[in-house]
This record gives sequence, C-alpha cells and structure tokens, in this order.
Amino acid sequence: MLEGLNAFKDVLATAGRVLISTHVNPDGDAVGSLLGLRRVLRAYGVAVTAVLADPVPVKYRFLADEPVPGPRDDELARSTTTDPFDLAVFIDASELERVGEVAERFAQWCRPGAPLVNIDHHIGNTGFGDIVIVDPGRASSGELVLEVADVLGVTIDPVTARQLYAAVLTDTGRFQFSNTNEASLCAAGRLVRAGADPQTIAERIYFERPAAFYRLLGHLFEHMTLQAEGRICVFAVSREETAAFFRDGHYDSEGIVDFTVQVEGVEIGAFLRQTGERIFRASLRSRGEINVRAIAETFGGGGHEKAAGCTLEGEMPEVRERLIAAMTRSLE
Ligand SMILES: [Mn+2]
Repeated sequence: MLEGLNAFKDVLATAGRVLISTHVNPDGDAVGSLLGLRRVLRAYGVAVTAVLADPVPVKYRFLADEPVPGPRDDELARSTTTDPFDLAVFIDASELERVGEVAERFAQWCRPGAPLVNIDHHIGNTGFGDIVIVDPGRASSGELVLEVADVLGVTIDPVTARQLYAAVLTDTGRFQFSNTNEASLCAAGRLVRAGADPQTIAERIYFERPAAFYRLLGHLFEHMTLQAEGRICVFAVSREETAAFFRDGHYDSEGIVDFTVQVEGVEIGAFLRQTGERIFRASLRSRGEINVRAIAETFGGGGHEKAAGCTLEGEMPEVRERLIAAMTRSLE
C-alpha cells in the first residue's frame, strides 16, 4: 500500500487538474472520504474537482463544505473540453462500474493516458486502475484519506476531520461492527484531536432521521420473513411502498439492513428493495460465521464477509424466493 501511496504522490507532482469520485448510492464513508480527499488534495495545492453520479444524501449534506456536481454538470463539460483532467481518483469503489455514470464518462474528461488511482478498503476490490491503494484491513476509506494526507504532509483541519470522522463512524457502524479495530479507533481519536466533534456528528447522522424512516422500519418489521427456524431474516419493500413512505422524495434507508440481524436467533439478514422496473438491490448482513459476500457473489455482487450487496432482476415474489434459497443454502 505504501508503494501505491508513493506512486500517487509522484503523479500528483505533475498533475494540473484532478478528478475524484466515489460509488453510486453513496454512504457515509463514500461521502466523507470523497469530501475529505478533496480538501486534502486542495491543501496540497492540487486543483481538484469532485463529481458524484448520485446526489449527496440529505443527511450527509452537513458534511459538504462545497457542493459536489453531477456527471451532467455544464461547467464540468465546458472546462474539460479546454482543460481535461490529468488524473482520476476513485475512492471506496470495489470495482470501476460502482462509480456509475462517472465510470462511463470520465475517460472523455481526461487527457489521453491520464492515470487512474483506486483507493479502497473492500476485500473484493478488483484492483482496477493504474495505481492501487487498497487495504482490506481498514474499516473505512476515510482512514485511507488520512494515510494520503500523511504521505503528502497535509495537516488535517477541523472541517476535514469532521468529514473523515463521519466516514469512519458510519462504516464501523458507530464502532460496533466486527471491522472496528485499533486502527479505526486510533484514526477516530486522531480526527477528534484535529477538531471533529463526536457528539454533533453522531446526532446529525443518527438522531435526526425523518419520521418516514421509522415508519418504513415499522412496516418492515411487521412484514419480516423469518426462515430456517429463525436463522434468516428478510425485509422486502417495493418501489410503490417506498414512494408512499418518502413522499418528499428524500429516500433514506441506510442502516435498515442492520436491524435484520438484531433479531434474536438470526444469523444472516437481507434488505431487499426494488430500485427499478424489474430491478432489486439486496443488502446482506451476517452476525455469525456465515460469509454473506459468498451469497452476494452468486448474484454477481460483492462486499465484505459480514456486509455485502448484490442486484437481482425479476418480479418481487420470485426474486425474494431466489434470495432466500441462496441464503438457506449458505447455512448448510
Ligand atoms: Mn467504505
């Protein structure tokens, strides 16, 4: 990883303009590490533009010191025709496709031969890109931004500290998931010393959620499917139901899947939500020995052993049955 960090530093020395992005449906780590990386690179003196295929979720907007444009931004199109990017950096994305529309279009915004840097902590990272800075031993990408700052000699200011703290906090499930380790806690401590306030950040992210989130949660618990003598718990929600809960369009279901494995006796859980006409996104969690990444992989997805995700196509009842069948097989 140090090799990658040094190679990144070398290419930054000659890069005039840098493009950075992260994965679609950005979570706290994606948003926090993207924003933190933008500030660290700017502090180093690099002209950096962050682009996100999806808007920053409402609950993470307090982290944004500046807006993050989308891939169809006019200014982006204008500036890249006259002055293309010299370098692209994707953070917290296990594969190039996870960057969504940015992955499809970034090549046309960059000068030919511009290197691509891959900064991530997912165990299933495909190793895409020219410079790879991947450490699956890290609980969050936010911690890797700290490593970048150290290599570049950039001091973390309080705004950056807040962004990176939010990244570590959310990807460790408030320092409760099995990935929480000495490194993640030390990183958090360092960020607090640099000016991050744990109480206000936790309150903004966890204790100011829309009523619709709790209504949806109640609905999911009421209709949860328990299978295999209660070792499997599945939440499922259709697009119509979701729209009925979130009438203002500010959809928020982050962390809902974690509740599936908080039911007594449950070892693996899934939250299945319809995202398109015949498209479903499944998030998976494990509380025991079962590797849910292996389940996700059977559907072309990936992730970590205890937290993974995949996309399924079809109609709700049949998709749910297929998912439950795969989960049941994993218990054998
Ligand atoms: Mn992450």
